[in-house]
Amino acid sequence: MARRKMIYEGKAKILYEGPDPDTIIQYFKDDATAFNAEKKATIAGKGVLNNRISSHLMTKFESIGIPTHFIRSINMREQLVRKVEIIPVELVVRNIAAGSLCKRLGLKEGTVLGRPLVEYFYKDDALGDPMISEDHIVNFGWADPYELEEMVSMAWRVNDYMNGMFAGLGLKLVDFKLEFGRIWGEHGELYIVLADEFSPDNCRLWDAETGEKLDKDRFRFDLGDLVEGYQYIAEKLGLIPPGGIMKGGNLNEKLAEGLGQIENELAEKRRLRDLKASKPRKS
Ligand code: ADP
Ligand code: AIR
Ligand code: ASP
Repeated sequence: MARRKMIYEGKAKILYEGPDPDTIIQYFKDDATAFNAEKKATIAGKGVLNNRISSHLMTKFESIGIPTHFIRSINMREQLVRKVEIIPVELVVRNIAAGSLCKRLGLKEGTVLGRPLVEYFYKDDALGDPMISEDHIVNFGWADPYELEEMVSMAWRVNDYMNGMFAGLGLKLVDFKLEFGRIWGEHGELYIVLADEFSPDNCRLWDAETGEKLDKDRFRFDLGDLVEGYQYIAEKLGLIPPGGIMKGGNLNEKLAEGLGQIENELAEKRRLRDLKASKPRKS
């Protein structure tokens, strides 16, 4: 472990080389940033919770046939994923108006949208992730129309599934951001998979009854303890024991250590593990 090579350090995660060239290890940091890293903090427990939530949700997506980069959980802060070529487009799906949509169009926060809204942002920190259109994406070659169609249809499926799942847990899925990547199979065939993470760092979740915000907006707008919100979500998902994994502001390491095992058992059975060995589809 000590000799492994770091590939990239981002705002919330570090990427290390994986055990083989097609894989990387995602290490979830406790660092939180907002407003293009203008606001920063380190919040004990955040990395563990996001790693746990994201590996669980990625496994769920796989189970309904949405291909993801996730292979397996390694430990409380790390997961093994397929190395992908990231498509530099952040796809946001919104069910309820909040955040930058309200700012941009003067909408009242909480307005339920007539239908889910898909927006695109160019993934470039130096430019502040500007909003773009499908035409920009195709014109500048960030993704071709077929890739774009696949990304959007996966995003709709994720939204349908997650909306239902969270509604059943008494939570409203307000919006979320997805990133996608390319993988090539052994015959040169291209697969688009869901990459990065799905966690309260990149979605908005409100308590259905009280309206309490449980996601990263707690940090962005000083609405309350961030880890408390993330733990509430993880508890609802059945991922951590009641009472949580913190002890007096610190992580209860012993409790947190054993959290990832169930996901691994599910991942073992996954179709995508054999993606590279799969035969080309007959038409
Ligand atoms: P940022 O780069 O915005 O600061 P993070 O700290 O979350 O964000 O860093 C993780 C980086 O890893 C992101 O840039 C993301 O696009 C990239 N990434 C996510 N999944 C994969 C993957 N499977 N293969 C390669 N890169 C990935
Ligand atoms: N998001 C976008 N860029 C980074 C992140 N994390 C996520 C937000 C929110 C959704 O995308 O966390 O869930 C829409 O963000 P905004 O700021 O455009 O309203
Ligand atoms: N993570 C991004 C940042 O650091 C955007 C956000 O979540 O607000 O600014």
